[in-house]
Amino acid sequence: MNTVTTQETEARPAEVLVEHPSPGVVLVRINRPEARNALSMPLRRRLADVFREFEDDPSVRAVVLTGTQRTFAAGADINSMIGVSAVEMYRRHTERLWAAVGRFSRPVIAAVNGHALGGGLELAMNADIIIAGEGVRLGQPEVRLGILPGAGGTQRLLRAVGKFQAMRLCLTGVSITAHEAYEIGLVSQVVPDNEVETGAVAMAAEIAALPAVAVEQIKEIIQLGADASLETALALERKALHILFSTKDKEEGLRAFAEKRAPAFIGE
Ligand code: CO8
Repeated sequence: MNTVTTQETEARPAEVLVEHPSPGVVLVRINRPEARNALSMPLRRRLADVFREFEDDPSVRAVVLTGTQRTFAAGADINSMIGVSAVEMYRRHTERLWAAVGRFSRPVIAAVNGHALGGGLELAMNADIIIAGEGVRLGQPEVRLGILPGAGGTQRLLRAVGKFQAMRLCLTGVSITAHEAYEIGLVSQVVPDNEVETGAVAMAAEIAALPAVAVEQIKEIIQLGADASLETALALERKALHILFSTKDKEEGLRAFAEKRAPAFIGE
């Protein structure tokens, strides 16, 4: 039985804000600054619902996932795990909530300020691109609480930065700077703190204007290919390329280049 109290079952709407900063781009803001954007169960459910709604809306071409100025997210809500049994944790099925973000079909850019710790870093790693402010601290401190990065952290870190950095971060719980994270391949870009959000929106807008089917296919094959053999992944890549040869945007893109004019993509 799920033991989440009635009070905890619904996130206040203001804890997950949706903004529309540019055509085709939605910005999702985690807004629980008083708890450093700790990811309570209601907040995570709301976040998953928002992404599921976007999945049904073709006008959403790219998503920026961000927090507040001081924090992206300080992890799972520690209070929601105190006194909780293994069966209760199992029955929360939080993997379904993360999947709504991780398997979203269009690009997700995490715009990270302040802290991305524990479940906060795990959430950021569900994005496709991570833009971090210079002052950011990232880490998997769960071991210091007697638990472990159980929302994908051990495995996503391993795949992102390799065994030896993943082991160091998970086994010591140390948090690292944005520049260190960049050096080990954990973030895509480091920018001044006050340019994180604008930079992420600009990149999302750029992607949103590109041929939609090509963008989705690229995301899908990079995601699937990471866990497939090279031969299988290369075959997937070829199949995806062949699919693009039936799109109008492919013809437009190639012809526009040949005719030395700007392409007018229609997303088909
Ligand atoms: N959960 C609950 N409350 C939190 C959390 C959190 N993760 N982080 C901060 N808060 C609360 C504090 O308790 C405090 O509340 P109050 O004002 O009522 O005392 C408030 O937020 C402000 O916190 P601080 O005073 O500590 O703020 P600072 O700016 O000084 O420090 C830090 C910010 C560095 C982010 C600090 O708050 C911190 O270290 N937080 C905890 C980080 C952490 O350990 N994260 C890992 C959590 S466990 C986890 O993510 C498990 C994921 C895997 C399991 C998933 C299963 C689904």
